[in-house]
Amino acid sequence: MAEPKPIGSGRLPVVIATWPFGLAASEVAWKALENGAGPLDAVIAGVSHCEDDSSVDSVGYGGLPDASGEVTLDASVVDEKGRCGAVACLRRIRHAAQVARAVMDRTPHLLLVGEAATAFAISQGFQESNLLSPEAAQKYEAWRKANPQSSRPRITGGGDKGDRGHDTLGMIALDRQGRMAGACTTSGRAYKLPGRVGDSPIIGAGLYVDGEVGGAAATGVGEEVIKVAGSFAVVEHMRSGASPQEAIERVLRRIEKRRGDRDTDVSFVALRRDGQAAGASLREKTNFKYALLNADGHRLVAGAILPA
Ligand code: SD4
Repeated sequence: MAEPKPIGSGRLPVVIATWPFGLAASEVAWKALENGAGPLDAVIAGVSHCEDDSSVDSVGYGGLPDASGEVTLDASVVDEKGRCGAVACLRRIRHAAQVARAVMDRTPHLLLVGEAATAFAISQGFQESNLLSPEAAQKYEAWRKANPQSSRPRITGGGDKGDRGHDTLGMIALDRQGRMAGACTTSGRAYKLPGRVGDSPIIGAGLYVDGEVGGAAATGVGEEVIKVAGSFAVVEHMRSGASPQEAIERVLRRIEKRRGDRDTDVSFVALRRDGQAAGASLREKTNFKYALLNADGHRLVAGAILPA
């Protein structure tokens, strides 16, 4: 196989992340890169910052709970060598991406789930804490009052968080040496059925990084992302020569075709090894924005909408 082409180092590093809250998280990752951290350390520092932020109600502490009122977290990481780790339905441990990394670094496995994932985290020195913030508890009580019988949250469409979408934090960093890593972390769909796992901890669905090609991360209705192996598919399209934008559009088109409508809340970010980046959504109502930090500046970009 031919050596990958060298990258113009003047254009690096690059950090890309989903949603407006991804901007502050990406700044943390950027600073870590500037201080000499590798790309995995950088993205984990970035997403950990967001997991600590109780004002973000879809990630870490402050995330909205499941239908029983318990917060459970899904997360995954991929490092510059393509090594992977993940946790699903993690309880009472705030830094889910760090636990995903511990699974990768300290076990022969890739994915740990539920109480056993929590027990593993504790054995590795992570502290247990309550993940339900007062604000999230209040929102849950309001939801429960309005849905006294509900044990079956809607799975597709606008979802139960209105038009704001499903706000998973997916982040990919490309450092000055052209090394790439990614992390993805979420409390999953608000008021999901207990035990529900989304796309975020599934490598190839919520996150995929191949350092020779690029990386992608998803946000939105995880069930639809899993069905098309969304992030893997985006990266494979880039491998075949598609731009990040084209690659995302092909996968969104596939979701549109499967569902038979454009009303599914799914968005992706993608970053190619040469530093080219994109973000796009299936539907306008999602109002998807992503953070892009590169030599041109640090900003929020409105995601493209799949053309009709
Ligand atoms: C998931 N894509 O678990 C994630 C995030 C989400 O409400 O839907 N949050 O499906």
